[in-house]
This record gives sequence, C-alpha cells and structure tokens, in this order.
Amino acid sequence: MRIIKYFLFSFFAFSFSSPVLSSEITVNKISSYQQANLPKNGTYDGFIVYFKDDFNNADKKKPTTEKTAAQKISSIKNIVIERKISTGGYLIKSTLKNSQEAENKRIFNLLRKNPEVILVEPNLIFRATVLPDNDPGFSNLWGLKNTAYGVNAVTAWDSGYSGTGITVAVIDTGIINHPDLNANVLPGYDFISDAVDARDGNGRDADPSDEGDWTTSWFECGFFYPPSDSSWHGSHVAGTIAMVDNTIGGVGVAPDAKILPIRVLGKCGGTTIDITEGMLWAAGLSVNGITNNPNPAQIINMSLGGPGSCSFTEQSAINSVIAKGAVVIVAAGNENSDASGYSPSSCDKVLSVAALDENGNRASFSNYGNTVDLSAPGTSIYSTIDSGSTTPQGPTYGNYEGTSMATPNVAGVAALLLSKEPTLTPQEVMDHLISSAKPIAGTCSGGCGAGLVDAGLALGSGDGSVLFSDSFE
Ligand SMILES: [Ca+2]
Ligand SMILES: [Ca+2]
Ligand SMILES: [Ca+2]
Repeated sequence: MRIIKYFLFSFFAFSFSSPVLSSEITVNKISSYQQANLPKNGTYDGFIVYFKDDFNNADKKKPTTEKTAAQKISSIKNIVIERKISTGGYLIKSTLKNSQEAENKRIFNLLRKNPEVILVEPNLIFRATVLPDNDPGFSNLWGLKNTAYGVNAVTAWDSGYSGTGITVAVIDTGIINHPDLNANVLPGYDFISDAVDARDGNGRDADPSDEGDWTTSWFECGFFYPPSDSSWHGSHVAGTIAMVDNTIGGVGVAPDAKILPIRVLGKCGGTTIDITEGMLWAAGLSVNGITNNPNPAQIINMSLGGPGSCSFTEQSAINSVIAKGAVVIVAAGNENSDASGYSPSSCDKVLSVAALDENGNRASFSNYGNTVDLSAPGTSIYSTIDSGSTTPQGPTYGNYEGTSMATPNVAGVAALLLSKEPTLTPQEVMDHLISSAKPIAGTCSGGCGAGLVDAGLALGSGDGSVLFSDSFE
C-alpha cells in the first residue's frame, strides 16, 4: 500500500503587511491618563513625568528643559531627572537605592500634586512574551488566534509557553533550507529506501532534505495519479508547528519547539516500513543499521495516510513510540468520508485530526467520524515552502489546505502544553487536548471529535491532572 500526503493546493500567496499603529494624545486628554494607584513595587522603574507647560500651547510658555523641569520639582527630596524622553516627558527616579514601596508612593504622590505636573506614570517593566508581532505574515495566520475559529496559541504565548524544550518529529517529505525554519530544525533522517522515489541517488541516509516530489505523468508512480509540482509538504507542516519568531514571514503555533524532520515520502508517496521505522527512530528507539536519534521527539506529526484499516505494523510502531513517550498526531484524511476507513487515522491510541475552515465548519474535504478525536484549522494555512516547481529554488510561503495542515496545528498545541507540563504522558497529553477542546463554531456532519483544539484552554487545565478522559478502557 502506498501512503500519500493529505493536503490540497489552494492558492499560493506572498503576503507581507506591516502593522499600522497610530494614536494621538491630545493636550486636554493627557490628564485623564493619571492613575490613582501605583502598581506593585518591582513592576516599574522610576516615573515618567509630563509638565503642564509642554501641553499648554495657548499660554505660549516655553517648553521645559531639564533645568526648568528640575526647578519645578525641586521641592521633592531624593529624586533625580535621568533624561528627557522622546514622548516629551522626563524619566525621574529615586536617588535611594532599592527604593521601598512607601518611598515610591511618596514620590508618586508629590509629583501628582505638583502644580507644574500634568501626568505621572510608572515606567512599567514589560516581560518578554513570545507574541510575534514582528513576523509580518502574522495577520495571515488566522488559525493561531484567540477567536471562535483559531487554536488560540496567542494565549499560551502570553502566559509564557512557546514550545521550549519540546521536539516534534515531522514524518513527511523532508525539509527545505528556509530562513523561517532553519533555527528550529534538528538533524533528522531520510528513511526513503527507494533511490528513485527519493531523488537523492541513494537509499536511507542522514540528509532529510526534500529533493522535490514533482511528477510529470499520470502513471509515473505505477498507479493512476495526477502529475503535480513539488509540494514541499513537510516544510509547510513543519512551519505550522514551529516557524521562527523573527521579523520575516509567519510564526508557528509553538515557535520555540524544535522540528525533527523524518523524510519518508518521496515522489510516489511512502511505504509502511519506511514510515514506521521513521517513527521508531524519531522517538529514540533503535532501527537496524542506523545510529540512534540523539534528540527523541515527544510528539510525532503524521500528515499522511492511505486507505484501509490500521495494519499490525503500524499499530505496533504506534504502541512502541507511545510507550517510549511520544504522542502520535495524525491526519484524518481528505476523502470527505468516515476516517475509520483510513490509516493511520483509524489506528488505536493516535490523536486523529479533522480540518475546519475559516468559519468553523468541517472543511469540505475533511474525513470525519468516530475515530476523529479533534479538529483544527485546515484551510488557507500560511506556511513555509520552496518556490521551485521541481527542485528547490529558494524559500517562500504559501497557503495550503488539508487535514495535513490541521494536524500540525494540534501538534503545535501539544508542544505548547508539554512545554508547560513536560512530565505528561502521551495519553495525558491526548486527554488534556480532548477534554479542553471547545465546541466548533460551525457544523460538522459526521463528527469532528471533541471539537476545536484550544491552546489557552489546554494550558489552563495543564496542571498535571486529567480533568476527565474520553477513554472507557
Ligand atoms: Ca536517500
Ligand atoms: Ca536524502
Ligand atoms: Ca517568522
């Protein structure tokens, strides 16, 4: 049996937009920003003070200088003007080292009451969050957002969890050289046994580079299948999980997770043996003739499948990697039929993922049914690909759809959860994701499992305890 990638092309798009932020603070309104109380000590570093003269043009008074500012507040002891800041205020600090709360409060209140001062604000300290507002493609990533349709990765990032320390194996077509991926890509392996399928001139090897999976004729692979350009499928999947949080392109669901690329799908798909041995190696188990993987994955993403029920070989490999500590997340399939007729979506102990569209409905192509555990966005998913129609030509981005694209959304959320609760077992990860899923906003005839995976909710319940399980075993 040949196993194929579960994705469909929609359209390719380059999309770069910059955030537009603009706010004018009018003269009359500045005093309305005055707050009555100071935040907790340690959450700010000095005060930003604005003087009336700088906001009172009618009086035609001269703007303050550091000298006149110092004069205006000279009655307040133990403070110093550090510098004028570009918004027109002054940074003022206590001269006492480790100034205590009462002292800060005294300074704050005296500044507030000073007739020359129009506004005092604490100079707040912002902690780093992973919120990727520098990635210009962020606006394209509808599936990451905290909406009725997205997986709500942003809430997990805001609470400080971004996949750090977690490795996700992407069992797929390999990986491309891409500046929005490279920093998160670990050394993987190429498990494609067939040199012709692999297009790299040999059998299994340590280089999982995607050589391109284009085909030029209907019978090139020995079965009837439409010719197509190279898909760069594995890199698109990898990007959805962990595109790098930087100033280019998009960002993954878990931008600090690592990707372990396991190449199993060549131009004609992949075989059960190559896929299952790739899984075993990914999880850190031994495979004959190959040095063990030094970076075992806690999550295995398989955006692939084929018709038929789960085979013994597949189920054995799945059981082994789960026992080793890897959760297995698989695509439900793109046949608009019951997922129980396809594998690995019908295998036991895997998390099987259906695709939703931008309105929260089951995507028209997505499989469904009792073997589906969860759903996730799977249409117009923006991620990393190559621009080449055959061999790699250079990095770009594209929008794909498929249960292949929904699956890495769940894998990414699993990485967020594990970065918060690294001791969860694969079954506990599955239980958390399932029990915390939110109802889908649209409709899903046939059944989309527990609903839409939600990172915020999953991490909210991610305290190591299982809320409840869908398992009746
Ligand atoms: Ca090879
Ligand atoms: Ca290779
Ligand atoms: Ca990026």
